[in-house]
Amino acid sequence: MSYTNIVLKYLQLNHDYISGEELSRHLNISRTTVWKNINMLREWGYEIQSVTNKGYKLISCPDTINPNEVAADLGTELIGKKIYTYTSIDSTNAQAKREALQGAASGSVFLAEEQLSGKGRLGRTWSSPPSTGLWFSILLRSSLLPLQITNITLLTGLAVCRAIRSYTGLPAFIKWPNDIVINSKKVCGILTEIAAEVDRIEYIVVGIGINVNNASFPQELAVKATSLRIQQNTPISRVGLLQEILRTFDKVIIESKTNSDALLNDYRSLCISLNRKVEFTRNHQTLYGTAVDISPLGELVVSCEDGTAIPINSGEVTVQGIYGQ
Ligand code: BT5
Repeated sequence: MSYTNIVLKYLQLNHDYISGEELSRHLNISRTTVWKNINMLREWGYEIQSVTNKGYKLISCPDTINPNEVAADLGTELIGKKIYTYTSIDSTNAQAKREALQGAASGSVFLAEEQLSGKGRLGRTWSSPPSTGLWFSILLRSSLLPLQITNITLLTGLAVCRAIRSYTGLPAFIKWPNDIVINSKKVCGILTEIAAEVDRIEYIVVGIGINVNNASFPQELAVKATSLRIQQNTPISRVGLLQEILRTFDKVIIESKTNSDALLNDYRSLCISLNRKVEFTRNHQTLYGTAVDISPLGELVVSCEDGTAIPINSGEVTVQGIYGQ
């Protein structure tokens, strides 16, 4: 990570003013280097207040994401070699699929400041107002078998959860299979789409929506949605967080080829659905039980009231105690 990003991260973790001297001591760099990097951040569009005898405070982050800033010192192997950005688009998943048909490379990232028809699962909509969140999709071309598609969603959830935790320090958890929640409210949703032939995956598009700097939500979402800014009480750099996610996702994808057991164990430890009462439907019947495990195939294993253990691989599961349910 460059000094500029290190200074930025430190400013974000501090809700109050921090002196140049403290920054220099803590980051082990000279006062001049601190000052130069604060100026660099200002050039990039970060508003940083400086008050005599108090120090620096991050006031706001830039309104637009600069793809060159994202690509700078990214250091990934598979993800983010090409970053496409759009001011406004229907859906980044739809755009990734269009570009996939035109031959876009595996690992390409499609990011929009605003989505006009952001998609959730099962035809639902995803609210994506301008310049507040990270609304992006990653294209993966792969020889994975269709069975492993659930695992891609799980791996993405794990990567995003880890990245939010390391970048902001917030207690993010995964609600199986694809939501990231903080203090029981949804901060991120993931939509995985796949184009496959009978025996071969053509490509996978992983769509990630994260509420980053939203100050508030429309009334219908306010009970269940939250943003990192609301939780952290300070603006968060979307570029910095995006880089952290791309790096973590890159590592997780590589690790999944050799060490999937360790990743599954980490997923279990971050999965807030486990050991909770859940409700789900099967064959048009509502069933109740306790979520007890995540199987190696990525299924949620539910121990039902009659003692049977049922693996669930898709569909709707209501978890008690999350989103006020
Ligand atoms: C999801 O669906 O959570 C998947 C969302 C994926 C969005 C990304 S953004 C980039 C890419 N391009 C797209 O077009 N989509 C992907 P689901 O589990 O079905 O949740 C949808 C439900 O979450 C909605 O019915 C609302 O109740 C709620 N919701 C909508 N917008 C939200 C937001 N910004 N924050 C929190 N909850 C929201």
